[in-house]
Amino acid sequence: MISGLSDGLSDIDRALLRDTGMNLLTLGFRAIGADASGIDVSGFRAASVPITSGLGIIGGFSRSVADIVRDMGIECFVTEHTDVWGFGEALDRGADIILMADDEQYMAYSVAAGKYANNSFCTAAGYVEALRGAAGGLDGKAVLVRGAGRVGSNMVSILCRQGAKVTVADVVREKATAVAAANPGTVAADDIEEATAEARLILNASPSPIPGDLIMEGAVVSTPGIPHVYDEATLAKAKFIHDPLAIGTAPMVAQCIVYSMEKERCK
Ligand code: 2YJ
Repeated sequence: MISGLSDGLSDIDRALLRDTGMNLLTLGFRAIGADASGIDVSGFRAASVPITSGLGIIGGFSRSVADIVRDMGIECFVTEHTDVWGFGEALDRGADIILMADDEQYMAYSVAAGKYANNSFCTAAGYVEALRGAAGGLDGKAVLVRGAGRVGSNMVSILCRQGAKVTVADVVREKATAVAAANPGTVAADDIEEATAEARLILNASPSPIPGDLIMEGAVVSTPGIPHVYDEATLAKAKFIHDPLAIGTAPMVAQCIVYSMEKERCK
């Protein structure tokens, strides 16, 4: 899924600029409510640590993470050692930000602040920001969130803060109802297919792709997660914003930089 990233990062920036008007650096900072333009990110150094626990190393994962960070203009190395030893190596080699993932958590750790940014929130924030860019703002606009899990529920609360009119849908309706109840003004869809067919702005946080025939002409679909393969006709009628790792990683890095700068200011 991610092995192609090493060669394609400028492609990601090109696609993001075309679809959202932002490159990865700008999108990462905007996703967390910050502005990259006044920040010199080149002074930061990051490390990507391979983690063997659980299902183990995913070939190319830590390398792809490092490529994404470099694409943002930040130096990043992959540690030679893994796990705890790798974390120590990252500190020894002067990393300000340390990225690592096991099967449950993907985080970026700010060494200066002793705080971390987590991927579930940052994936939600990144894809909402990408949708906002593509739609020219979200205030007052109807947005459908498919999936009421960790990423979907974060998307709903971020959208609510931005003034969007949110509908949330999940194959397990109780999950959608619970997320809607926690976010006043949000509606839980009765029928996920009907809600999809009526939506022009869609965030797909569910693990399954959206059936192409449900997507309306002119829709914008911002969709993290698994590779979503659509036929030519579907791709021609809607705009799809998707990449396997970068849009979720950029806000994590941006958040760590902001954490580190806040810590510096407090000294
Ligand atoms: O270092 C490695 O190569 C592996 N330990 C990477 C594991 C990557 N982990 C995942 O992809 C998990 N599904 C992350 C869950 C993040 C939740 N948003």
